[in-house]
Amino acid sequence: MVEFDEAHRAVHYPPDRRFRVWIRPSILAGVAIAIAALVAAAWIEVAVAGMPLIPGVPQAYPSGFAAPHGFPVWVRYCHFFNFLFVALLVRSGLSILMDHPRLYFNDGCTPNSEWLRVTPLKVPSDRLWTAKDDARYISPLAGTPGYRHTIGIARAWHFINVHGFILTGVIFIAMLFSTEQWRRIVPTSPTVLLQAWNTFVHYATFHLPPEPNGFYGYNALQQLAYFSAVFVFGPVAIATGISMSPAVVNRFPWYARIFGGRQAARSIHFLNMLGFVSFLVVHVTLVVMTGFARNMNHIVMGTDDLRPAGIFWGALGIAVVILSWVLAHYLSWYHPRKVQLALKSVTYPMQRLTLNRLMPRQKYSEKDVSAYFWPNGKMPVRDDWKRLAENGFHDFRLKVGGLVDNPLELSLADLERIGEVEHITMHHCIQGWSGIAKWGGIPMKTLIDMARPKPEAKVVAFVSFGEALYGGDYYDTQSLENVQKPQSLLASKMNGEPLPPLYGAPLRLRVENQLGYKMVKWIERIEFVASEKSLGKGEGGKNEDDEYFDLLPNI
Ligand SMILES: Nc1nc2c(c(=O)[nH]1)N[C@H]1C(S)=C(S)[C@@H](COP(=O)(O)O)O[C@H]1N2
Ligand SMILES: [Mo]
Repeated sequence: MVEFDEAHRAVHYPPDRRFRVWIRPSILAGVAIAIAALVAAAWIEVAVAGMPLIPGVPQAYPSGFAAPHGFPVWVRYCHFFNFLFVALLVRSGLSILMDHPRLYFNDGCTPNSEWLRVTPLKVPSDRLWTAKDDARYISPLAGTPGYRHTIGIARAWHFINVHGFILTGVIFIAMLFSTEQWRRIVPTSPTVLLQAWNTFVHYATFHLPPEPNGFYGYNALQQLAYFSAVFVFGPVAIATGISMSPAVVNRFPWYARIFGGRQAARSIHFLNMLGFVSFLVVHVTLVVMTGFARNMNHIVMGTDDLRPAGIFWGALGIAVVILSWVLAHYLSWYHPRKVQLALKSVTYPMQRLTLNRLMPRQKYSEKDVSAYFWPNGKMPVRDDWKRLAENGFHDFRLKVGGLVDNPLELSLADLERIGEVEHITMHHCIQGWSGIAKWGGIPMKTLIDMARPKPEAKVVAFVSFGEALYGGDYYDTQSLENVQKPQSLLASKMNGEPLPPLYGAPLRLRVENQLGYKMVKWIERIEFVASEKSLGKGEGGKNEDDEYFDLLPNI
């Protein structure tokens, strides 16, 4: 159970729980004008040319009602499971969003350049403001698990459910095309667009178009909407979701550029969700307005009649979905470790097979370097670190020990002599922000070769001078295999300068195929161990121990 002691309360349930949404006025105005223009065009058309005619048999189907009809059992089950998984994806997604409640179209996430803010606060410029400070509270009625800074568990729900969501989608699309059912939702003639416009003109001028019986066919606008739900919203969510993976984007930087950059992809991921939820609202409204009992029998029972069974079993289905939210809430707060381990059992083997094999290969140029780089973590307060900082870390000695044949003690000058390299890379924080910087230091592979790990050493632990969120030394681990991948650095320079205190002086880790919390700042010592189980609470790092983050965050 998450203990709600004072420290947790301060993080999860802060006094400032205001919910505010701010949208860049130019964007708001643009969207409002676009919608108003469409509606105005509809009214003008009706005034000038009269209401467009829509025949009783849907024009969307060239062969009329002879096309495939009805709702086979797989359609009905996929419809239910899709609802179940998407609802949990949206709810956990909202909790994830609130951990960095700003959306941008630039990869540096420059404060005040966001187009959407779900926080009343602007980034203060007169004091240190970390990304953790910036996280916002969301009611558990809306988010899973809700409250503030619960992103570890929120991600567990997001990624557990995404497996179900994708599986449902694959089964649905496979069945769609192995039967004739695809003809119901895939437009096959460009005239569908014109017909959809005619239908829109009806709605926009507050008329209900003649309603075909959905058991046999949809009107053209409905066909386009269902087509989008399956073939646009789903794939866009998956494609933009993948573009937020550090393992993918740092191996294939072009992939994020397809969407206009990593933050644009994050924005599109959110807008796509909004689009889907808007569809859902209209969909449900029309299902209720155009013959509720009959429509419910279609999708729940697979029959075309007016009996109450569809409404009854449909309500039960909705109750099951709401129950899943209650259950997710309960598990999140009473058994968070189990939720974390459930995700790990699904994703750890999966990522080892896929994302974790990608080798970072980024080539950003100096002009890509972000003007601003969000800081995170608590600055060290220890006296030994402060004394070292006072004279520029001249007296600092990095201790490399544990299961090695050649323990090391190295000063910053020693490290520089070993030979430094530089990379310009993109940092991905679990919270959602990113930033591009040039990092200089020695490759971890070089250091490891020098230390000569014993055969039983499998894991490298990095211990910080700094405290973790809930107290205790911050530490994190890397598998010996991963930390030797290309572009992994023990960094002592940032953007050509000695590492500034805020960004991790004297040394910090860079492992480019993972999320930011794996990159320990203010490193005091490095220890080789047989397993992460022997350290802390055994989950592989302070965030993994206390915040239920993943051991292997390739996404
Ligand atoms: N010692 C220590 N290292 C840390 C953290 C921390 O809290 N303490 N935060 C991590 C997280 S969550 C991120 S995103 C990066 C942030 O690095 P930056 O401050 O250079 O942006 O540092 C990581 N390293
Ligand atoms: Mo982070």
